[in-house]
Amino acid sequence: MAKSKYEYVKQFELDDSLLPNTWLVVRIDGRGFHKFATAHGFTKPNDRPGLDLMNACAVAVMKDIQDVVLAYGESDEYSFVLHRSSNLYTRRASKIASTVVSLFAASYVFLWSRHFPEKTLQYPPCFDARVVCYPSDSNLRDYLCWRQADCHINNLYNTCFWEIVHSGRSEKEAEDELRGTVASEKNEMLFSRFGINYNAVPEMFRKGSVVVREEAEVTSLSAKTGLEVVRRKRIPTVLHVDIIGEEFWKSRPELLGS
Ligand code: DGT
Ligand code: MG
Ligand code: MG
Ligand code: MG
Ligand code: MG
Repeated sequence: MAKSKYEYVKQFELDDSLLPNTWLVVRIDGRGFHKFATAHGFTKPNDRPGLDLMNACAVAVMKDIQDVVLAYGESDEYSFVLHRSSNLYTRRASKIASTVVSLFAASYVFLWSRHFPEKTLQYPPCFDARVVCYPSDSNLRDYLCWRQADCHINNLYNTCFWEIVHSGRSEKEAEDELRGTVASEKNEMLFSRFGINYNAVPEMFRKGSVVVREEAEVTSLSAKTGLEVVRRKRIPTVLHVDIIGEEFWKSRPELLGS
C-alpha cells in the first residue's frame, strides 16, 4: 500500500534502545502504596497475603517473559533482571518497561481474590516502572545488594517502630526514640523490651523475596499414549535467601554465566 501523507509523523518516535550487552533491570514500584495499604487494612509493617500477592505477580511476569533471569522484591517494589544478551523488543526501553509493569499490575488485580478472598479491591492499583542498564556483573550484584540492604534496614526500623507504637506510645514518640540508633541498638531493644529475637522474624520480611528458575520434575499425561510423562522443567520459584554473600551466586553459576 502507498504511504499516506501522514506517515511522516512516525519520525517523531525517537529511538530509546538500551546499550547492548548490559544487564537490564526493570524496577516497578506501587504508586501511593502508603495509602493503598491503609485503604486495604494491610498489617503493619508486613502484610503476608499482600507480599504473597506481589510474589505471585512476579512469578506471572517470569512465566510470560523468558528473558527475565531473576527477580527481587520487597515492600511495594519488584526488580526484574533481564540477561545481558537479551534482545527483547530490540531492547527498546519503553516497550520493555511498559510490558513488564502492565503485566505485573494486571496480575495484581487478576490474582487479588486468590490472596484476599475476604477483601474487596477498593480501587485500581497502579505501579511505575523504570529500566536501568548495568554494565558489569558486579554492578548488577551491587544493585541487588542495595535493594536487599534497603529491605533489611527498613524492616528492622519498622519492626521496632510498630512494637513501640503497639506498646502504647505515639508515632512521634517512636520516631524520636529511634532517631540516631544503630542496628545493634535496635536488635537489643527488640530483644530486651519486646522479647523478640530479630533473627526469628520470618525471612520473607527480613530478606525480601528472590524469584529464580529452579529445576523441578513436572508430571503430566501424554495426550498420545495416556501415560504419565515426567519432565524436568525450570519453574519460577520464590526464595527468601541472602543474595549479598557469595553462596547464592556460587550455587547458581548459570545466573551470571553467558
Ligand atoms: P510512591 O512510591 O512515591 O508513589 O509512594 P508510596 O506511598 O508507595 O511509598 P514507597 O514506595 O516509598 O513506600 C512503600 C509504602 O507501602 C510504605 O508507605 C509502606 C507501604 N507498604 C508496603 N508493604 C506494606 C505492608 O506489607 N504492610 C503495610 N502496612 N504497608 C506496606
Ligand atoms: Mg511506592
Ligand atoms: Mg517513593
Ligand atoms: Mg516502594
Ligand atoms: Mg499493536
